[in-house]
Amino acid sequence: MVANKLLTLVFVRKQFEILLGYKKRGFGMGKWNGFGGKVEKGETIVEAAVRELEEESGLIVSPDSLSNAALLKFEFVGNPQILEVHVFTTTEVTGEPIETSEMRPKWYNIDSIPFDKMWVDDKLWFPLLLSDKKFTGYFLFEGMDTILKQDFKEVAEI
Ligand code: 6U4
Ligand code: NA
Ligand code: NA
Repeated sequence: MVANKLLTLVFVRKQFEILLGYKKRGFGMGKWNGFGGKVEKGETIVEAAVRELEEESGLIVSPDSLSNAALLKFEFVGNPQILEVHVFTTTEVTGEPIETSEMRPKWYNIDSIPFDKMWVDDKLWFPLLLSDKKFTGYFLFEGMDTILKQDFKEVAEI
């Protein structure tokens, strides 16, 4: 048994825009995504989400202002460890996004999201995210760009 690897992912919303960051290094380098990272020992998932958002975008969010949006599980062929990504949305942040060593932030209109430069699963579930639906999902990847199996659905509660 290998424990799941816990990760966070935060999307900051305005009415017609969403904040994405261009990942400059590490896992998912070269893709646009929300802000997030690994949950560290001794912190809760929400604490990690708050910390990673600030580290990567400079934005401050109160834990109470994060809404549970999704729980996504990613498996990679040849790797027994499942990535468990806890996805949050928020509309209430303090500050303005700044470029950091990990991410270059940019507001996108919700009608012009750069899906061809994002993780391939994102275009599948973004419609749910953008309409404030909650959902769970499982994706089996082969390499970084191919989904072999997928299963996701709207749920009442995460
Ligand atoms: P370090 O090693 O500390 O610089 P850290 O920021 O802790 O990294 P990182 O950047 O490796 O963690 O976290 C990966 C990020 O990518 C998390 O926010 C989750 C997200 N992610 C991983 N797979 C994804 C996928 N298939 N679709 C997606 N986001 C994914 O939209
Ligand atoms: Na990260
Ligand atoms: Na980290």
